[in-house]
Amino acid sequence: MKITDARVIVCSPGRNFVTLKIFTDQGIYGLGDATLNGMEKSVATYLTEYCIPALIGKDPGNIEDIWQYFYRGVYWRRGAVSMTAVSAIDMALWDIKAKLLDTPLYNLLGGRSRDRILVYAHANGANLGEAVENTAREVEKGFKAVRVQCGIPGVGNAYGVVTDKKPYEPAKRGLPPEEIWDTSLYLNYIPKVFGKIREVFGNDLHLLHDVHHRCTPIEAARLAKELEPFHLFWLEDPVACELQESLRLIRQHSTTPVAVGEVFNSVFDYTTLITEQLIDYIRMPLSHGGGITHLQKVAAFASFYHIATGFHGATDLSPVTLAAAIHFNTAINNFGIQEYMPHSEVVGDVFKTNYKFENGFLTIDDSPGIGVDIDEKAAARYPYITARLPVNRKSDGTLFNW
Ligand code: GCO
Ligand code: MG
Repeated sequence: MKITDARVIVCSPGRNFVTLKIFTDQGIYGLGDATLNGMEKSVATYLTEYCIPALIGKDPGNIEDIWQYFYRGVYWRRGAVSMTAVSAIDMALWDIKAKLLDTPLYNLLGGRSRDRILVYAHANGANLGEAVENTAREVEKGFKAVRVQCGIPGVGNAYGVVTDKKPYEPAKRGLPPEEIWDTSLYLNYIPKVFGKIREVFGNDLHLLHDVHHRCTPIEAARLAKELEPFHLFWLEDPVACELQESLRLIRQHSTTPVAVGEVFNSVFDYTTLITEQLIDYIRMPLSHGGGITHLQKVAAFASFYHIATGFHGATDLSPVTLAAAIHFNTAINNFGIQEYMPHSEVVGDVFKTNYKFENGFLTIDDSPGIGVDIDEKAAARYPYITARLPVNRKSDGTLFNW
């Protein structure tokens, strides 16, 4: 079997997506998600100019060797752009192999370990009243786990909160908007938010919260400790953790579970975090963390340290990644939870999907491969639109983590 051609499809049904389609001499093609929010064209160019020419003629069945070719074989290893490209290639190759064998992807990853995938929804509110209302809305839809984000009095832009009543969507058209942030006001207010949410919804609803890298280690330790009575499912990205050792401080002070790594792209971002058991969930998604081939190794490594998966699943990951993640989560033993931020309806014009949400869980059907298809004619009706993630500043103007 040979790879005969490949192309990159960039489209914007409501938001930008980059999709790699790899063709073979057996008439089978595979799809991989190459979307990197706000940097879409860098990945598209890397794939088109550098990777695709080297893919043509290779046997798509040799997934491990091709993975190594684009990781080890490329002198400039790692980094978000190149690892997103490697991930897309890898996903498409697994899709091809499973289609060739006429079996759903999860069968190649070990078969079923479970029937359904626990997911968490997003609820946000400009103020506490709205956060309670919107949490109730997700609970009514059947979600058993909800991530709650809330506006903070006196803070211009709390992360994950919308003011226009539209669903929260990371990335805005044009150049990066600038947001204003104040950690001390946030730290004083957020325990009140979770106190109220617990009081209204009781103890059984799983609650999650994303700090989005905005605390220093000691601030994060205080936050994790003060949120402890509300038994969060997890506290996400409490610090920007290029410095993995910084997570030690949080562990010394709190039993609040920690989830980290949506911006990671390699196992080497995780080694201290995993071996010292400084976290509880790995967030690195299939589309940025080296695809199925690399995540299988990371998840297996994490499993020995009682760490589970909790993959990133915001709308800037395409339906191809979500479906691949459901297969992956179906197969592994140390699955924890999957983020599920449903795509807007218009995404369905371009991507034909094979998963279903029911009563708090996602399931996937048994169509061969990953099971998602792309309608290229429809994709052409939604051309790329420049959109970028915000830049964040403290209230005195200092540039800060977004
Ligand atoms: C999450 C994330 C996202 C990111 C976004 C960036 O936990 O879902 O933090 O909302 O900000 O994916 O592109
Ligand atoms: Mg996050």
